[in-house]
Amino acid sequence: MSVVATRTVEETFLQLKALIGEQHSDEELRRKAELAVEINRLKVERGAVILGHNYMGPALFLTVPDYTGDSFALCQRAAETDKDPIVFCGVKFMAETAKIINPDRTVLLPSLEAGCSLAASITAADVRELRRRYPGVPVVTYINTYADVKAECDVCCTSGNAARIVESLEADTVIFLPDEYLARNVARETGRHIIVPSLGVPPRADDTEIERVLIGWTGKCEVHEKFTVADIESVRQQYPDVVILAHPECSPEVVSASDFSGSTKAMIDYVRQVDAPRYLVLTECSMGDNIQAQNPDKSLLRLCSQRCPHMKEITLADTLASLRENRYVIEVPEAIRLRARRAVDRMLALG
Ligand code: CIZ
Ligand code: SF4
Repeated sequence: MSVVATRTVEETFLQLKALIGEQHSDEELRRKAELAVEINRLKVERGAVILGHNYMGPALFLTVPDYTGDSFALCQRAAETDKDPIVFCGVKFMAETAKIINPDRTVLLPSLEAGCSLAASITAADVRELRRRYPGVPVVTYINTYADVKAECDVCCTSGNAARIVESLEADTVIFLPDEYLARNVARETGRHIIVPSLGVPPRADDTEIERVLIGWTGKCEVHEKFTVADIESVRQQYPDVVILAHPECSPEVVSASDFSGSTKAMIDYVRQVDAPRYLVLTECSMGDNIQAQNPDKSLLRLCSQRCPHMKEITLADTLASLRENRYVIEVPEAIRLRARRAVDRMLALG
């Protein structure tokens, strides 16, 4: 049994007070500690594993997950254990990916409201239409898509391996879905020309004649698209020694104006490994709180106010209800799961 799972309410309260006490009242932290202790008790009783995405609020992130990380690393961690059910504290496409990889186990998502603007930006029919338009062109999908979309694609990628996966296909033209900004950032990193077609408008005849093209889509992360170069300039004016880290779901202009760009894992590792007077992470703002709690000797600027409305749906109270009532069970039809699995497995083989 893990140390975390055996903590009392008082111990959990004191842990939270020490790590995030400045932002929360004692009363609130005590209530959260009570929920966390009950979740950990029930988790052990049910033989469950809890996965906590890097974007979870700090009170949940610091107390109940057996594993924390990005969506794909969490799915792999779940596959390494025989725990059942798998409770995914993240959003729906992540829980679906866990189900794709762990078909024989129950995967629970604490709230069905936990969607994602990127996953909602594209349908399986859209991918089929793109394939008709660009026959023979390989299709890469970012992991932030639903299973039926993954099933129509050749290979998956994460923000950590996107450029590598695109290049490993050794194709002149590659379709990259659905995040336009990630596609633009990958195109720049791999020296490709970018086209973002509009399905209502016929393609230009020379689209696929240009050498080394990435064909994107218009999806955006509703959190990362809000960061601007003006935000960065104003922070640098106030704190000239700040190191700014931006997720590649931010616009290429924001990424260029930053000092480092990488996946959630890459940003967490950067803060841990590189000494700087202070850092600002341009991503879902809970992650800044989580990094600060785990690196008390580092100084993170708390200027971020962009919380993902979908991630915010996953609360300690919902996680407890999820374990108590076995909800919400995530299912993926087998025919779709098998095809989506192929895209995930291909990522592993190429990555
Ligand atoms: O795959 C993930 O967890 C997401 C969406 C972001 C990241 O960079 O880790
Ligand atoms: Fe989707 Fe953006 Fe929320 Fe991540 S932060 S779940 S990409 S909307």
